[in-house]
Amino acid sequence: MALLPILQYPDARLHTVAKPVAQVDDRIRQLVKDMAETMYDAPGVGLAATQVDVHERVVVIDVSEEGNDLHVLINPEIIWHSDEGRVYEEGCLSVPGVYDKVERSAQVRVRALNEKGESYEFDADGLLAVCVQHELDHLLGKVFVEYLSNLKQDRIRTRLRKQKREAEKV
Ligand code: GNR
Ligand code: NI
Repeated sequence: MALLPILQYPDARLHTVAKPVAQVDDRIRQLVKDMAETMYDAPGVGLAATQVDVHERVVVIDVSEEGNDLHVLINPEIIWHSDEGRVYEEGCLSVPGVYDKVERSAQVRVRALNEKGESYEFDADGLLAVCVQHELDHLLGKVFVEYLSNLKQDRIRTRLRKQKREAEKV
């Protein structure tokens, strides 16, 4: 088991497009374990491989209160989304301290492979639907702040660069 370092915005590697997983093997299963451990430790409700600098289509999600409902999504696809939208105040482990409203589809149907390489589908609404769409964006190299105005994005980049400089001072 290992905690993986999480890339922090602005970092160009967060904009890498992830490749599909060719084979769900022990390497992928170890990545899933490490990503789940990293997500629970953070703590967060989801984590995309992109955020740990692995550019393959792997996501873990657990929106349960108890942290006992892990979803493993390998090569996930949204196969249906509602026309109805919903605004939710989002945050991201790669953009610490920033929370803002983003509109996404209220409901989605997802198809993915599990850690055994078996295809499965599930319907999501509420926070799970938000999280699925947020994580699939990461796999496409997209961070939620890209939905905000350019002015907000500039301010966030400036603030996080400053925080990083302060943190690097001895
Ligand atoms: O932990 C997280 N919380 C969250 C809250 C609202 C909308 C999306 C999220 S995902 C985030 C973890 C994360 O950054 N996943 O990529
Ligand atoms: Ni995120």
